[in-house]
Amino acid sequence: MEKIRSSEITPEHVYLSRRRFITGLGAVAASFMLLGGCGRRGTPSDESIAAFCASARAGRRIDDLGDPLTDCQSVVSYNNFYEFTLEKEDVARLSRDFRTSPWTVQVGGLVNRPQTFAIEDLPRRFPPEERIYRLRCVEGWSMVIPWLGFPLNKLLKEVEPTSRAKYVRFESLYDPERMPGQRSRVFDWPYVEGLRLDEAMHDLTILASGLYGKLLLPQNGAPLRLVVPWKYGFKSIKSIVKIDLLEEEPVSLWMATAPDEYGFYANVNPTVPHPRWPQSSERRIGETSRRRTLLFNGYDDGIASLYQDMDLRKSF
Ligand SMILES: Nc1nc2c(c(=O)[nH]1)N[C@H]1C(S)=C(S)[C@@H](COP(=O)(O)O)O[C@H]1N2
Ligand SMILES: [Mo]
Repeated sequence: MEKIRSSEITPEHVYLSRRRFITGLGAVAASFMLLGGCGRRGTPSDESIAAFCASARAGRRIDDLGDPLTDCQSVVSYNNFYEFTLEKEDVARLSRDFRTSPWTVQVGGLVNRPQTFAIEDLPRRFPPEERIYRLRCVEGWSMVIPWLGFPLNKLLKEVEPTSRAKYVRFESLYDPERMPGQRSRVFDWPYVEGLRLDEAMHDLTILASGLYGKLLLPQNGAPLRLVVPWKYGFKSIKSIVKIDLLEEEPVSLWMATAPDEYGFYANVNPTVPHPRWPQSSERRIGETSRRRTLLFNGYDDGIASLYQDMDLRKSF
């Protein structure tokens, strides 16, 4: 496996939050940081990862632009999942025993038919298909991942949004017992994200339950996570328990944490720098030289028309 050194990665969006994370710590959280931050850094591979990647498979080896898939080891051992830790290379270990069953996803708000879905019923009702997508993290790195998932619009049609529904709000699990990072009060848990209804209904927007032909491991957002490939990775919220249709734009965890840095839209856009670093290029994990970042992460399919009447510099 290619070793990814943190020094190769542009200082992350965690910088500010990491400082807050550390300065605002209580004793419990401090010991968690010591355990989580110092143990076995850089050697995330364990049996579950080895077993997972040994049987990894994908229908194609390249994405729609002809670029190769990111190797399985990197996809399952280099993760952002702050509910566990801010250390990407420790997420896999700290989430290894995370229980994802029983699990339900409650869908409600401005809908005619609110429903609570048991996770085991989803594959039958919404058969997963493979989608090979680029994932571009706002921090400046990217991967190409073969997801298994289904279009979110299929699930939304089942619950029948009312005419007042304009936005979708997603919520991750809140359970500090099982997610040690949530014992820090730096972030206003749970992790929340949102989409405009037309973005949510777009066929590229999926709910993923697997990758590389297998069920998701906890570090990638098991048992169900969102994937919106034309937006920065933080929009692709993991371990979803609740989906609500709303009239007003929801406030995401990142908007609440740093509103000047993370807007609601978060469309990948090389011409709009993050306040603390440029977004014109990225490091594809597994490659040495940087690549140019593409508008909407290289996705067309009518994505631009979603934002026809908007100034993407103001609505970032
Ligand atoms: N609940 C939750 N979802 C999350 C995050 C998180 O910390 N918590 N991190 C986001 C970020 S910043 C990225 S880049 C992607 C990473 O997904 P991956 O680890 O599966 O590659 O998950 C996103 N979804
Ligand atoms: Mo990210």
